[in-house]
Amino acid sequence: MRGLTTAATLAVALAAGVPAARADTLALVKQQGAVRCGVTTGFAGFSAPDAKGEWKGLDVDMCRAVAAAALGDASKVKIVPLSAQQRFTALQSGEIDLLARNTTVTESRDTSLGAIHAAINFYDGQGFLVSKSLGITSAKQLNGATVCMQTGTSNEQNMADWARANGVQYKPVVIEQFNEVVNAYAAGRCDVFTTDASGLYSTRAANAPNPDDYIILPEIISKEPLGPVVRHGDNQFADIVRWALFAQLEAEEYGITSKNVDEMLKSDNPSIKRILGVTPGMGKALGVDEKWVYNIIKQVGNYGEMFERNVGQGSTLKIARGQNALWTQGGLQYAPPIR
Ligand SMILES: N[C@@H](CCC(=O)N[C@@H](CS)C(=O)NCC(=O)O)C(=O)O
Repeated sequence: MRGLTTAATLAVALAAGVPAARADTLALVKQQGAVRCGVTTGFAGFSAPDAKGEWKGLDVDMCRAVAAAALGDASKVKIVPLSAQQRFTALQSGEIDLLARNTTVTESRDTSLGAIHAAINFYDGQGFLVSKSLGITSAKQLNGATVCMQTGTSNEQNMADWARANGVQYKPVVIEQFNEVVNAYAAGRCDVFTTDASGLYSTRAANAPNPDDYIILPEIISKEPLGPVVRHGDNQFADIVRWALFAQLEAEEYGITSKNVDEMLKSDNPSIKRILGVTPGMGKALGVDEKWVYNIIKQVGNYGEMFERNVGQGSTLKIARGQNALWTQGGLQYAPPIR
């Protein structure tokens, strides 16, 4: 495949009746003029439509960064809302090019589901949301509780493992559609809602009539490294997605922002010159325009800007950087060098 031009590869694949899922995704994206991106059905902070119907969030920005890198235009994204249950089938069948849907990387998903994670855009862990009126302060007090969660998530299995390990008995209420889980919780069909802590912050901020009536318990029972996913074997597209995120992290590390990126084009720093394509080579290596990082930062921002706007202090979620701080600030976000 690598020996052929991308256009020829695509033509051969289409003529042979090979499903889109097996064609070269970068060529397909260029032909479509858009990245088809699988996101949630509406989960504030990560992927949800705003008042004007425009999709916003950390995962939507991941899609936009990939569109900026691959097509030079962050707006060239086609959003495909998916439930947790639908997401991997949509990727495998070629309905989407990229899955950016608060998806936890696990060994089984990375292997037997025909998917491969490209990066981690948010380090998370599973927690519990309860009403203050329940009068509990620890998950260890959940014995006998009814617990709401969503079908097709890592949260189901984590809950079972944690409850067994801690001798906690619970009654699961497992529902496929997110809005139905929220409604079930609001209607009192369960005492607790469990999912990734980010999901709890989001649900409390966006769905609770009075957010102050709810608390998130202190226990975090799992590792939920969330990140964008592409099809297994789709190496070049995986590289573009992975390096789009690394570029946003490197830009933050070097102090390059959406506001100063034009000024930074004049920098004498060899690393900044390479990152922004002033010294060419990095774009060509990836199969995209030399201005790929410039386009990402100008149109989407660096990682810190993207984080604060969507889930941090500039949002209603107010999630602290914590583990998602750069490695230079004691966090886990570390990008290999663009060189
Ligand atoms: N990270 C977990 C959970 C992801 C997940 O689907 N979380 C739910 C609960 S917050 C969600 O995003 N629902 C939104 C939807 O279905 O549209 C996983 O990958 O399985």
